[in-house]
Amino acid sequence: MSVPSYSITAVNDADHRPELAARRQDFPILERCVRGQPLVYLDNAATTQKPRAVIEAMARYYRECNSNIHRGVHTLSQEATERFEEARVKVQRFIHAAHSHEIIFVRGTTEAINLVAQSYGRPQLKPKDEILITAMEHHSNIVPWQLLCEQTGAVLKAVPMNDAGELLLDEYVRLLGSRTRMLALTHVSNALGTINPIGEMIDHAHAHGVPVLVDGAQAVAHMPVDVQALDCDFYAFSSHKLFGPTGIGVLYGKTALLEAMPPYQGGGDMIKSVTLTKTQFNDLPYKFEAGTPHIAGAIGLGAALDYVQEIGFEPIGRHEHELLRYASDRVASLHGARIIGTAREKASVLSFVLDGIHPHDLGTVLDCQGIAIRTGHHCAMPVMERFHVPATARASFALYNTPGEADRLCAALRDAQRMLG
Ligand code: C6P
Repeated sequence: MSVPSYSITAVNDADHRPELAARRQDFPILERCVRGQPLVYLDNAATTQKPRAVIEAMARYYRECNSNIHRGVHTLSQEATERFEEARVKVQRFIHAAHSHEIIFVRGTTEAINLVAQSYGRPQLKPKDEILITAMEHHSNIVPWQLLCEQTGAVLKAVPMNDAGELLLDEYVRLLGSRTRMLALTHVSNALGTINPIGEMIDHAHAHGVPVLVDGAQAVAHMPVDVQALDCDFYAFSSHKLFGPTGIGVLYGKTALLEAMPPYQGGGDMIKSVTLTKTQFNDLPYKFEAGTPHIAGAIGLGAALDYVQEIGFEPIGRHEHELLRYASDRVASLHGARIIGTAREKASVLSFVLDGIHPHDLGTVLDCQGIAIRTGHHCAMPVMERFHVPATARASFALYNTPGEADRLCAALRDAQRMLG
């Protein structure tokens, strides 16, 4: 059995960080019951809950200045445009981008990666060129590259990992060769929790002239990100995993790369002028934002960033780390438990299997007790294959979770073992 080498620490809800304990009340949904029990929400890697500040910021936009942006000379349109563009600047500061025009609003991580594959990759790649990903990618960072390979004749390669779910860096160095045209890798694995050493990997790729896209979907809610310090070429994330709304996300790209890329989609707002024979495209970032965007979504994302920054990543990181350690120890002590993903550097994802019980059955038993976890392949089927499991149960923690909730998870898992084991 592969378990992390953590020692059980005495933690209970009274020890729950005071700066975070009060924060729980900011999330109205956490007051509800599910199946007669207080909700225990442990599916944060799928999507996080939304604080009042986010819900209110979006409602305020609809109440006070709902209108289309970048188009009208009227007051409502100007106010909406101001709030939308303010959100862009908040994102810029949040990830420490050099310019706000390097922040492209998209629907989410998936769209951001598809944009880069099609707009950056497709015009450049030739048959036998190589794209390097890793064996722990979400399908969103596999399938767009496979499509690109089909379109261009390029070849997709993947850096393998060890039994703990850590990338084999020697293999990475070996695989990144003279034909590699792009490295696309996740900052944090959604199925394993592994935090990858992306700084080091980016430096190595750049030493070989290879640009790097980082999938930051599972990182941005848990740790500070500085795209200039990392020197990544592209960084993608979704708002909804960061306490913001669904349907909005961000692609960061370095100016020079974005300038050289053709638009991803054509339509309104991404043009300077159009005749029936020719179109002149708009400047960055609008060149990549065809059509009416999710205005309320961007404003909600801005509010989510304010919310997280007000708390700070130091207490968030410390709390989540302790909670992960506590819950991992408790789950590992269950009979027949196997934790999938035991990397030394982990974010708050606890994936596991229990002998003789399908994760979907576990999920159903837990739901009967008001506990929400995710079960399945987590859109990372190659990870399941690597660890020889069809699926895992996954508890993922956020700043508002408590050790008491981890206790309820473990008690419910023991009940499931009695019922189904
Ligand atoms: N992972 C999970 O439960 P979108 O759907 O575009 O917002 O995010 C896609 C995505 C990309 N990369 C990583 C590492 C992710 O974890 C996800 C979304 C969710 O793990 C839903 S499958």
